[in-house]
Amino acid sequence: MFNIILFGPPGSGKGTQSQNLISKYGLKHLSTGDLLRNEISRQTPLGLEARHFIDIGQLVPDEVVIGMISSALETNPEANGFLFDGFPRTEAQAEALDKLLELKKTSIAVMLALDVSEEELVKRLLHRGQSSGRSDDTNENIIRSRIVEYENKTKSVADYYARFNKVVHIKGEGSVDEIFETLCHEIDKRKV
Ligand code: B4P
Repeated sequence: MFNIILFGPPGSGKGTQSQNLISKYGLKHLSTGDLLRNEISRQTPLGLEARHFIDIGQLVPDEVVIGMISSALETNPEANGFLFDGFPRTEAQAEALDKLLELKKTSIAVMLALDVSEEELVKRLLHRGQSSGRSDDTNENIIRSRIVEYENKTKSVADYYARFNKVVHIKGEGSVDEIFETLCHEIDKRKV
């Protein structure tokens, strides 16, 4: 099993690159953002709770997202590996993920961290907000709050994996194809 974390601030290209990576490597895509939006659109109790946090640019509580990932891992026993997109976003989530993977006798092979400047992030997200219908992409103040959440709670998750020598930083500015090529190069170096 080969498991990857695609990491980076909101708007860094995680969702965009995930689509290309899962088709090339046959991995199961687990995006907590997509899972939460699915709960919101079905108006489940979990979705109603998550919506409140997403709409103000805050992270959803750890126990909610850890529970979602745990059941997603259980419902995909046949997967060759997972691509985690937007998860883990806190150290508590990272520790929980390690434990869940250990139960499956596997672990994270690499964290690929996309580096993008704040001004570029805001520009991309406002642009996506014109067509995505995502309420968290339309207001610049909310976008900036998401970036502050990232700086305060998420950025240090890379230090957690750096302790195990598993982090690779990648320039997330440039064309989608160029960035994809760099990501593949790093994966291929590690994949047997
Ligand atoms: P996510 O769905 O993960 O959303 P995101 O980080 O904003 O987007 P992503 O990074 O995937 O977007 P992409 O760059 O691909 O999270 C949404 C919310 O859910 C969070 O704010 C939080 O509240 C909650 N949440 C999710 N996971 C959670 C967790 N684990 N714990 C707690 N809360 C959680 O795309 C952005 C735009 O850039 C697109 O328009 C794209 O076309 C464009 N783009 C991409 N690459 C580009 C490039 N190279 N050049 C130019 N534009 C590019």
